[in-house]
Amino acid sequence: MTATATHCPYCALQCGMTLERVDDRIAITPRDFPTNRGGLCQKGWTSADLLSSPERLTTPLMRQTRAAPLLPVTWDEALDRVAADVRRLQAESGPDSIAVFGGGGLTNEKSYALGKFARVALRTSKIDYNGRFCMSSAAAAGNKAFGVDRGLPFPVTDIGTAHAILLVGSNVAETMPPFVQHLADAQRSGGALIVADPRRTPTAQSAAVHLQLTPGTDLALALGLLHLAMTDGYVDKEYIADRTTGFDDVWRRAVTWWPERVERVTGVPVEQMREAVRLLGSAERAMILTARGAEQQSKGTDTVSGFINLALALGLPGRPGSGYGCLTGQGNGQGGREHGQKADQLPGYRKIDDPAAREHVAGVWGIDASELPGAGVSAYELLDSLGTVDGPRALLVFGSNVVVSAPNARRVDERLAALDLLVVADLVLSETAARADVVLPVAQWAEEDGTMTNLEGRVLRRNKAFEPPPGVRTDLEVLSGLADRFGCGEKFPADPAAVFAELRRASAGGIADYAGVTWERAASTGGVFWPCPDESHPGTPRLFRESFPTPDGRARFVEVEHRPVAEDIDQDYPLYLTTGRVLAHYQSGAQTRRVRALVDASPEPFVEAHPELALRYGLHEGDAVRVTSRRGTAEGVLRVTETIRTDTLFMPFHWSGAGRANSVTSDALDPTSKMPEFKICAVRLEAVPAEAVQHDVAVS
Ligand SMILES: Nc1nc2c(c(=O)[nH]1)N[C@H]1C(S)=C(S)[C@@H](COP(=O)(O)OP(=O)(O)OC[C@H]3O[C@@H](n4cnc5c(=O)[nH]c(N)nc54)[C@H](O)[C@@H]3O)O[C@H]1N2
Ligand SMILES: Nc1nc2c(c(=O)[nH]1)N[C@H]1C(S)=C(S)[C@@H](COP(=O)(O)OP(=O)(O)OC[C@H]3O[C@@H](n4cnc5c(=O)[nH]c(N)nc54)[C@H](O)[C@@H]3O)O[C@H]1N2
Ligand code: SF4
Ligand SMILES: [Mo]
Repeated sequence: MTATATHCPYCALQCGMTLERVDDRIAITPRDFPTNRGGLCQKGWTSADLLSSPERLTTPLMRQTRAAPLLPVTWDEALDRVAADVRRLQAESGPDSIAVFGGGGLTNEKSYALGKFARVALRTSKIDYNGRFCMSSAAAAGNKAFGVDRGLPFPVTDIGTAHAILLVGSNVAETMPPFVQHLADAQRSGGALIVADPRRTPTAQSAAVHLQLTPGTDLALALGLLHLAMTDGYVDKEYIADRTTGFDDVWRRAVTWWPERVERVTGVPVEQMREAVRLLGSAERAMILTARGAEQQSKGTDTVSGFINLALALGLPGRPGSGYGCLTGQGNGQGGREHGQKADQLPGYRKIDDPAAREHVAGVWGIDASELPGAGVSAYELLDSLGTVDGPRALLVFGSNVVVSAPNARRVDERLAALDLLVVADLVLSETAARADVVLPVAQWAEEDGTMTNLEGRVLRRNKAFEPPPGVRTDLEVLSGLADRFGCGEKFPADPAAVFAELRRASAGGIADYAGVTWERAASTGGVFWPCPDESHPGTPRLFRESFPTPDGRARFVEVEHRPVAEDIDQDYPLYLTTGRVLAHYQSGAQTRRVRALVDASPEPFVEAHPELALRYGLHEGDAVRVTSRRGTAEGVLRVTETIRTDTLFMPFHWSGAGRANSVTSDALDPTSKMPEFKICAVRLEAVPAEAVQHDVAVS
């Protein structure tokens, strides 16, 4: 058998690799692709393990009542049951009684088909996806400032040419290890890295300046850095005059954020801020990049606006080797937010309440625009409303494990239990699938064709290398089979090539225009950057060179003001808890907790605390501890480390059961993006007797 060139199934870096069956195993070889240049992280190296894992689902499962066990059934039995229940619930409670939840790991073809399925086959407005938990704040801020949301408006390789880089709330050394090569390129040629993070992460350790701020104070930091940029003479007045609007209003706010005030709020010494501004302001090429640390806040949108304001004041966006960018997280986090699985969107990054957009998309879908539902509600609001008086009575989940990854997870447990019908399409029996009434086993990344759009806005080709095991169907086949039962099967082809051809037409003329992208081009050129309006168009690796896609062609400064976190510390809950990731596990862990090498590398949930804090609480490395908030508790093993602030605990969110960090996190939402405040809540810490700790290590 020949080797197949494809990409890693996990994160948005979409590292290149080849797959080949050698005897009875699958060999992975890293491939030289611009994002990874032959590198892979441990998750990428072991990503094929799950293809042949005994933990894969290979038959549909169904339960007759909530108390009954999940038992194997045929595909017809499973799909007939879903269709019959959906019809009954919609007859009783209307089209919006059915909700759909998608994921940023789905290919463009699947995201598109899922959004269309909700609106055309189910006629429901109730669809949203896990990208809401991921980069929606950066997306909202990008749209406000630039009129477009493309995570990086330049290729990742430009980062290596920058002379100064500010990374806000990103731990790429663990979340995208091969990306560090680009930072190292910049550092080798004298470029300075500045990292803002409450923890001295492996990423922060290699930085020239580490701004170890109090969680949730990034917006004050951004205002303070802008203040210093102005007073220390680094603001690019010509750029502001030629290419932007709104600076004066923004400056009126920033002028009150003098350095000592910012130090008091953020805990970052004035001298460090001044040094950061000097490095950024004096560099000919400079970049400001944000990730989840800054974005997963109840003011995440304003926080990102604060950093975009700083980038604009320094004259960075659109200049070579310079600019603002968001490091998108999931494999298809970018494409997943462009083609219609978001509550307020239609394909091509169109708005569902825009009459012209509705006309265009309805035309492609062969329906009347009046038949298209309007905007639905955001991911957490959707989960929060399940099974309530006016809420959805059924939920169909494709590509997310909300039981582990949604905030305030005990509330989500409750809402899922109140449903009449939960349907989950997954590769494995995830914690969410385990609660479903119907489980649909689907094919994996290496078993189907399609495209992904990586963190650069590069549409790349994912190639099928192997046949799925018998009994398993692709997500597109599942949607097609269900659509058949709703009498519109002809609108839902199971062939991904046909779906992509339709997606190109649906996106044509939109912001994220894929009309000129073909599978062949994407494969032979190493990916095509959108917008790409026709087949002779080269694609757009760099945005904003000449102008911004706003009505007047100028970028907009957005007036923002700092505000406290939704839940501050007090006497009862005296510590901040922040959450995030470790290298070996991916997201809810549904996949990586089933890979032996990754479980060995990172076997159990843990809580990081500073030695001074541990001393104060009489706790030691390895102790079993419990973290408690107003919403719930999570347990883990204590890791004592000087790399964290003394007022802050850190827990990864990759585990379920007693170690589920999201039992504790807050469901405070950003008012614009509806992003939950995963990064900050108030907690207390205590010891638990070691024998009482229930680890949820491998699910096997
Ligand atoms: N190994 C691994 N890699 C992944 C993933 C994974 O699950 N595992 N997931 C992928 C996905 S979907 C995503 S979204 C990305 C996420 O990639 P990152 O954003 O790099 O990951 P996180 O660990 O969530 O958060 C980054 C950092 O934010 C810091 N932080 C916490 N609170 C604050 C704060 O208030 N302000 C600031 N400035 N920083 C704060 C944390 O200490 C942490 O080091 O990773 C992708 N890559
Ligand atoms: N406390 C805390 N919580 C967080 C975060 C945090 O930093 N802190 N980060 C948030 C972020 S950024 C994200 S992106 C979310 C992610 O959280 P989730 O949405 O739960 O992400 P995954 O664990 O990747 O879940 C994907 C599920 O889909 C399955 N799957 C994979 N590929 C396919 C496919 O092609 N088709 C189908 N049908 N299923 C598939 C996998 O087996 C898995 O069960 O978590 C959020 N939750
Ligand atoms: S960095 Fe991301 S894309 Fe690359 S190998 Fe690791 S998980 Fe896969
Ligand atoms: Mo994410």
